[in-house]
Amino acid sequence: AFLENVINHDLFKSGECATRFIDTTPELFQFAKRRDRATRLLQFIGDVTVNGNPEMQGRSQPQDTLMAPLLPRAGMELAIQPGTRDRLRVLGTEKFAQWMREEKRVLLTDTTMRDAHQSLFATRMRTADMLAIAPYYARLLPELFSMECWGGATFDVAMRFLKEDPWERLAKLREQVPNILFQMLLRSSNAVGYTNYPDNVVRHFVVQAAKGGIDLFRVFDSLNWVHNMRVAIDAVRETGALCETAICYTGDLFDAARPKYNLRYYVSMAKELERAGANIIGIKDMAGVCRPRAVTALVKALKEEVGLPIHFHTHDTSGIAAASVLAAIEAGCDAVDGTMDAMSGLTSQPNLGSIAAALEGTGRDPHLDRKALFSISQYWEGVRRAYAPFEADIRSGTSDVYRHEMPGGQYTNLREQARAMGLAHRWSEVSQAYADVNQLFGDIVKVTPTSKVVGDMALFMVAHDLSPADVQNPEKEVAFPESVISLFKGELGFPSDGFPQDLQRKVLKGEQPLQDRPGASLQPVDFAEVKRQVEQKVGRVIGEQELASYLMYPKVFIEFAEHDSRYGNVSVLPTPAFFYGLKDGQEISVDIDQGKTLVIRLLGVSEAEEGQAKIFFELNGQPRVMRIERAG
Ligand code: 3PY
Ligand code: ZN
Repeated sequence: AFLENVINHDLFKSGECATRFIDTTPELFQFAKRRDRATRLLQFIGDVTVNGNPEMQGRSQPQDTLMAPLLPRAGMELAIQPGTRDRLRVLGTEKFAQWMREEKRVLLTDTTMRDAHQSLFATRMRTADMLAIAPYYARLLPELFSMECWGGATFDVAMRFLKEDPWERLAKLREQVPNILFQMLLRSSNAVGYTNYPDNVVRHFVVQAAKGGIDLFRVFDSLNWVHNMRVAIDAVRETGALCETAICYTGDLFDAARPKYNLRYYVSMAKELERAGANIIGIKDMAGVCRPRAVTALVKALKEEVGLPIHFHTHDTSGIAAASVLAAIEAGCDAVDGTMDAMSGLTSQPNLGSIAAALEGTGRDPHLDRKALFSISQYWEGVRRAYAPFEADIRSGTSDVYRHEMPGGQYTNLREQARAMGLAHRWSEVSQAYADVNQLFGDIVKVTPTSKVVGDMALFMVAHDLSPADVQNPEKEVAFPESVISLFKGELGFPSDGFPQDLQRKVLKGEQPLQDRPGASLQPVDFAEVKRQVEQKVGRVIGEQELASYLMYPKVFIEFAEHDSRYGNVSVLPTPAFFYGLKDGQEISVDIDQGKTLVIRLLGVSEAEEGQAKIFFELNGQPRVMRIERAG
């Protein structure tokens, strides 16, 4: 191949070949690099085919051969029309927010690429599945308000389980969708992690995300503590991106027995957020407990008392969340979240296509092309099949959500955690314990990461047969989980009325809680020094985005970097090949770069000596044999 490259090179053919020709013509060596990438991918496919993807442990593979998801038949021939992103560029954030308020149509956000799969199949959706449909969004749905496609749990799951770079996902999506706002979920000082980070780390992350293509940051705090949101809000404002600050909705506005979360509570929080610099106020109903009557009152009050557009987000765990969405719209809500038909319902968002249909011909008609919505949804239906092993075994909405108040994004995860601990048959006890823990902790907002702490404690109580009275009893020794100790220390901040003091004393065993927000006492990170250390660990230069990944998740990033150097970029593989490997005779084509496609066929696997398997591939028509170590 090398000689072929030399002979065919224009310079060589032109007769100007000097002795330094090889040194000065590095592209001659590109075949080696290409082969190397192909070999590494074959190695990965071989490992998964022989040993299984570690991610599939304890899960069963879909029985049927998975067909490639069906892309819309029309759309790519269309020119890309200007959308909300172009409008933001022209208007700037303040005028854009004003435009939102003046707009008659309701504005719709599609959460398919973030919250929907986070809530339905443990955030496992891969970049390849998003990228294939992205150009259709740009062409068929330029009227969408935004695409929520990044942040929340997608960041760490991408690296940890999917072995993908979340920044590359963002960049590639951005290339395909230049016209619609990209929205991310940011957990304030917890950024996209589960713990408070130093202020300069939060700022650095926000700058990278804005540079990477995020136009709208939905910022929330897991205890609704505005004081702990300011660093993130200021950072977002400085980038020129839209800052949507969310109030997390919990409890029931009309429950006289829980007066803490009443209209006054939310309105005063929204006013504080407005003063803090928000462009949009989000109502983040992460569990899906905001009933139609409550959202009507809330939206009306917020519209009257706050001069910002309102954006409503909910989950369909109850099975009737669309009623709340329609009530919110009726009450004058400016924007709402939904997700494509095939990704809607259950713990995910309500159905965007059906919401659009319900509003057709009304004054708030979102004017989305319903045929386009349907053709995109059909694609997602095909995509979803490949992730069946990650779905929870729930078939209907459940009114039980009003009792336990678990966020949609946590419900399936906690069930999975319970299963892993051998508590699957005690799920109803776990969900009751979850509600009990909430009361023990002082009726707090439960959303990442506080929801995880409540979940940890609920599992702990069920596993150890502890009652709420046991937990409170000062005479009874309880070895509280680390996350609970951290919560009571104030390492995630504090609820507006503090934690119950008796329990706090018991949990902290004499240790003093923090006096201010955690970021106030966390030392700033020396970026240059950390960068140097990471580069030493991974043996190459890293960029600012990779530094941000490391700062969020040091161990996960290093493991991901190791995986990447061993196997190359596995995000380009089709999803069934990634999770399930290949079957004998199966052929896939993989675009490793623009215009560079590998056609890979598995011919068969045979036993080899010393715990190895021999695997026979055809790569672009050429036979390739590899040896794969058998695991365990
Ligand atoms: C997240 O923080 O990931 C959430 O989805 C919270 O609702
Ligand atoms: Zn959500």
